Amino acid sequence: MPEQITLYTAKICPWAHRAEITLKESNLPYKRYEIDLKDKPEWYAPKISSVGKVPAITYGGPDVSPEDPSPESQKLAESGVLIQFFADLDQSLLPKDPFTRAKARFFIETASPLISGAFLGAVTRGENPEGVLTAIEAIQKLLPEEGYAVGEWSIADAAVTPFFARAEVAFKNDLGKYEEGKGKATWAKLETDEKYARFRKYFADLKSRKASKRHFTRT
Ligand SMILES: N[C@@H](CCC(=O)N[C@@H](CS)C(=O)NCC(=O)O)C(=O)O
Repeated sequence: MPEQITLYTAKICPWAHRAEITLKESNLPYKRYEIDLKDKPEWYAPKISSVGKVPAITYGGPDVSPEDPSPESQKLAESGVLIQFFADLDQSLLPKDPFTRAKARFFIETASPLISGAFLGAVTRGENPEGVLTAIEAIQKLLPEEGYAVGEWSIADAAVTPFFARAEVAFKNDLGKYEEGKGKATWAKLETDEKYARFRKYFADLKSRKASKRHFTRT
């Protein structure tokens, strides 16, 4: 019987989305608990995550209500740490070959800050959305000719999917602090320019995963 996992998450959060995608792709049973980031429960920081952020998990201990976490369970936070931990628990989330596993970790370390920085920079700080195109050009160079980040789907893909998915929704609707019109123009370039053909295929592959679909269609 595997240890219980309770994921504390928030639908709006791209970091939490990394953990959710990974768990949905896994064979690990888990409970999901939505944290309202605008009105966090008082027990959340003292009992689950001292910094008060999502995602976080409880692992092991008795099967209790997520609102009444047991002192006997272990507590863990940080999306990058969590997805690696899930991959340690469920070997299907990373390739078996040690070098390919290292490449997946390399992809997480290098591609994630590129896309998260460019996307969040545009939406929250008003930087030029074209920064996302620059990030995508660099990420394309890390991708194999076909398939996912290291061929088969892995946690490397879970690490970046939330940012691409949010960039699409935000830019197509011109949402964010950047100059009006620039989001739509950037996404149009991404959808049409031959330069981004490899990314378009990669993004279509990511979106075809059941785990990505379920997140965006659930109410
Ligand atoms: N480095 C963290 C970032 C997590 C994070 O920033 N989460 C935000 C939501 S997207 C949060 O919980 N913020 C606390 C708050 O809004 O009160 C990770 O990768 O897990």
